[in-house]
Amino acid sequence: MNTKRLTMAQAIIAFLKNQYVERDGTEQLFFAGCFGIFGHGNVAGIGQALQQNPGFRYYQSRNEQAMVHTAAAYAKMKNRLQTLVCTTSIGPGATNMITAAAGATINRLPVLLLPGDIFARRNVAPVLQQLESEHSQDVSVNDCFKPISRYWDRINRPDQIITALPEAMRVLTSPADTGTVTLSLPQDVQTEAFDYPSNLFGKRVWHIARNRPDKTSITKAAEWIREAKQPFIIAGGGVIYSEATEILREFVEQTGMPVGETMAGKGSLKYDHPLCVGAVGATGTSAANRLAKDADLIIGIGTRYSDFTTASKTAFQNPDVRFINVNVTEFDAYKHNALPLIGDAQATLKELLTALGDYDVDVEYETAARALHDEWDNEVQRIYDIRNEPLVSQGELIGAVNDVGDPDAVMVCAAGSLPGDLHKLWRSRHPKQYHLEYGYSCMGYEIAGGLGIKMADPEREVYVLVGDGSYLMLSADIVTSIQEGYKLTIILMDNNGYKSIGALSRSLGSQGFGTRYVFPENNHLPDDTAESVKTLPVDLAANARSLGARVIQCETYKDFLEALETARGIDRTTVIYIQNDRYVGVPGYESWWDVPIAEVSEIDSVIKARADYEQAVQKERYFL
Ligand SMILES: Cc1ncc(C[n+]2csc(CCOP(=O)(O)OP(=O)(O)O)c2C)c(N)n1
Ligand SMILES: [Mg+2]
Repeated sequence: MNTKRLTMAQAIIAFLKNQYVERDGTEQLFFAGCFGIFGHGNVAGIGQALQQNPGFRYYQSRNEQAMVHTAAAYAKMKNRLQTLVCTTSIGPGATNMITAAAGATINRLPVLLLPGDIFARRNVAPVLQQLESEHSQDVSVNDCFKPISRYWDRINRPDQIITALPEAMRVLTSPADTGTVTLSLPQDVQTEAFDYPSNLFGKRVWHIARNRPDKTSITKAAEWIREAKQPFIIAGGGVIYSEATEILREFVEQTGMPVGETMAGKGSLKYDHPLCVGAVGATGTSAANRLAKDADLIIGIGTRYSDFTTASKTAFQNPDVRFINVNVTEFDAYKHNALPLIGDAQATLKELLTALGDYDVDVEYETAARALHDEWDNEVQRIYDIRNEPLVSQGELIGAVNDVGDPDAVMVCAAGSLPGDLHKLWRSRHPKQYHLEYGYSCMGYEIAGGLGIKMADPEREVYVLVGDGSYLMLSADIVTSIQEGYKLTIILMDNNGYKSIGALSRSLGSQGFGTRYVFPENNHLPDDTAESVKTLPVDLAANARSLGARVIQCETYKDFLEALETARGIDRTTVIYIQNDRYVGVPGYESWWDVPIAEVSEIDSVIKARADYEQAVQKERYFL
């Protein structure tokens, strides 16, 4: 057997740089490089291996959480056909990745994490940053990655990677199983040499299959559809990852069925398609929510039915509603007692369309859906056209970015009041335009994720929409975007705190307590009932400037439009800073979200809100 003597770390990099994927005959490298922050737990292991493999590009990050967001966003932009590796030291460097690693798994996005780990040799324990246990020497902080990883392994001997790496690849490239893969690499073992079989380092191409569903189930699904009077499609992220948007359009045009979209599925149809009724669920449109409410058949395609999509199980009120779920993942396909079509969205829709023959929904139903689409479009325009003073409203700012921004651009967001507003108001012009991380809705994804998007598709403008809270939490990778020459246009919407949670708190009877960025008064943080507040002397525009970004400060809607134009001509990361109103919000449209309220309280508004809650919760359904 031919062998090559390498350290474990060198062997991992030698393996990773030769992994390819192929779908529909198109082949590409799976790993576009490696992000990392070096510490003693990886600098001489994976760090040294990267040093001697300059072809496998190493990128610095400023925060381990951020770099995993960047990798996940990159993978999302690439429809999961390519991703980035993330290396860290041991201890805090490693655990800093956990938040974003959970986000990647929840969003079903492949990321490969290579955290350093404590010495396998043990004789020098406890090493710096080691969590000790009295009960076992086989425990480290990296065990915290287990529940959030789709595959987790600790490499205690250099030869273990020979079997671990193919497993890691199988999971990363599986449309059904993908998510975070963690290979925990003890610091000493990273540097140990072994005579690896040379074949381990040959080119390997992983075929991404388009699995087809069971034939009998397709026949049955076609029967269910023919029996339905008001079928309604819910398009999830799976439609986009599978590149099924074209076949979905054909499906809709042939059958006349309307389509609502989840956060991950928005953009499955172009916003102006007459049968696209936009966002569905808690942050849904009046059009989609009315159709969902009365539908007797829901066809969920590539959706995991989060509580936002189902409006906490209140969205579907037809007593006879049934579900057909098209999903690569058996787990999701079975949700809501559905008829499961376990398969790739594109392949399954093709087969289902063939099985349906010349089926078409009732003409009245289709006409009603088209009218709802038009009605909703007018509502979006109404909100875009509001000019709020003295501070602008978020709705008009979203409208401005949508109207004036580059139509081929990508818009990215994750947490705060923006996602709900965007889900309703954003007009998606292409399937990759609406990039929302809403599986984990993780504050801090925005800028780091924007970087991953820009790296994945440098030709497109990337608009990062971020609140002041998320910005304060994680904006340091502005530095990386400048270092690597990936321009982002960051729109920083400052409303002095947590507008979203403030509004939620008020709606739950709690007056926005703890959600404003203000000085305490009488040893208490003022809420929204305070007549006057002292705001904090924070200058986020100056902060962005200090990180190297170009900053355009705006006060009015007109300034904002000009700033968007100016930003397009700048080749460096640009922050457009604007303050907006904490209290002017986009309304909800005939929907609900379950956030439980205290059953007993000394505060009248809470008691009242609880009474309303008890009414609303009655609408929650089981689908049995
Ligand atoms: C990491 C993380 N911590 C906490 C939350 C809960 N949370 C959701 S939105 C929000 C406030 C976001 O503030 P900001 O970015 O200013 O947006 P705004 O609500 O003002 O629109 C918080 C704390 C979260 N989603 N993610
Ligand atoms: Mg805010």
